[in-house]
Amino acid sequence: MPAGVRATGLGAGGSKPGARDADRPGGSAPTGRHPGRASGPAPAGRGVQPADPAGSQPAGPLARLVACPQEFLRSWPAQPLLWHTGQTFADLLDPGAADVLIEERSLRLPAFRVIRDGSTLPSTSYTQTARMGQAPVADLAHPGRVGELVAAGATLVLQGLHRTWEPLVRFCRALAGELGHPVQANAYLTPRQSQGFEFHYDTHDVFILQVTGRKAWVVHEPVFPLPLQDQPWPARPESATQSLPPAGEPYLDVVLEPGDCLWLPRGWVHAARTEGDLSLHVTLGVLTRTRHWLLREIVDQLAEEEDFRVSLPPGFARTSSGVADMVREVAGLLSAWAAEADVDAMATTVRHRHLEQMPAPLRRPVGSALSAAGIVDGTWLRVRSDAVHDIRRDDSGLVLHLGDRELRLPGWLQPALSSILDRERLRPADLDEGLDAHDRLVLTRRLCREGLLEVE
Ligand SMILES: O=C(O)CCC(=O)C(=O)O
Repeated sequence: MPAGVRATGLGAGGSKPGARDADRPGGSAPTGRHPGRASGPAPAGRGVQPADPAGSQPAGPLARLVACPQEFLRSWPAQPLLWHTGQTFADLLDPGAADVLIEERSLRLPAFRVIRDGSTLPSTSYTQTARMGQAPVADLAHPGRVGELVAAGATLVLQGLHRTWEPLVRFCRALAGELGHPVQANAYLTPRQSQGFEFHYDTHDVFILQVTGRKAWVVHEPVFPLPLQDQPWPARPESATQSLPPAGEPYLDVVLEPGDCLWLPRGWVHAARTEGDLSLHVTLGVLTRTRHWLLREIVDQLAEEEDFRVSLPPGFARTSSGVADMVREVAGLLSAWAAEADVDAMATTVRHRHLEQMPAPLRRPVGSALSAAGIVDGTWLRVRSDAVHDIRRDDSGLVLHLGDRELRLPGWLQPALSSILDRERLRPADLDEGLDAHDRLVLTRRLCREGLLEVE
């Protein structure tokens, strides 16, 4: 258990804003609570995170967010959960980083937006035109106007930080590797006594990391459970009949403070408001693959089967019963195919398609090309074993999955490759698995250019 990580479960009528101070590290925790045990005033069975039964934790990024990564990794928690981690998330992003992004990194739409009272303000009110080389660029952040809008009560949203802010680039990649699903990051900077969005739900699961200030969150049970990406709130037919905020007691009504991490599964309706000072939180969105995603992958593969490429007859949609006949026919073909399908071959294809869509290791293309050329037998190299998502053999030799690309190597390099990936650091001279001096340098320079090795 990492020092200071605590789990608390909160349910309907549970903690009200400001009511949780006794749970905090340094607060007067009620007798019987201790790090790693579920705590907080949750009614039995609701939102309570059980203690880690094994008593040990993997050391990945998840251990910074939740009390019990092993339990979390067993299955996605279906209810909101809150952890007082007792640490800061400011190393991932702080208000100064927001200034750097807006003022020094020439942030462009859609990497940021400004919202107030539930709506995105017209971008012309906070962008400017400037030249980059000869080209005019019309959607650059205007630092002064962004600052004025935030001072006047608007929320600055920084989007796609898993691509633009290095600490979050690294953290999200590592978290995606641990969860096995892609992860994205946004941040919300809200001044005092203000609210950004109205009540809404997200179509992906999120971890909310409170960095600075305090923000009050009200969370209601889903009105449409487990929405998919193309089923956002306003598009649902339920929005005509459901009111927002939903009627009834909230499931959670709580103030997040620096170091708090809230897990909100997709579909849970929420809104957040600052009370005192400016608040900054980072939202890590987990783009979970679903059964529907798997079904789509399977259907994509059915394009290889001639039976499923057959044209529907002329006029097939003239009547509903005509379409129903087609539906029955295709459903019949599908179950016949499923009974015979080579599930293992399909699983291999689906797995590799998924791995291709996972984030690639940072390759540092310019730096690694330069440093690779300088590698000699005595150069110390660090091994980035997290860069390899998968290794397999096929007829042509070894295939390494590196996120968005594959690296093909001759099969006879397998012993040398295994020896490299088993270590944390090495010098080419340490490789004696049947490689001569020339081969050692060719291999290590190539692995450096691909991001598997880096020069210390
Ligand atoms: O801070 C807000 O206004 C809402 C933020 C939000 O919905 C989120 O982080 O998912």
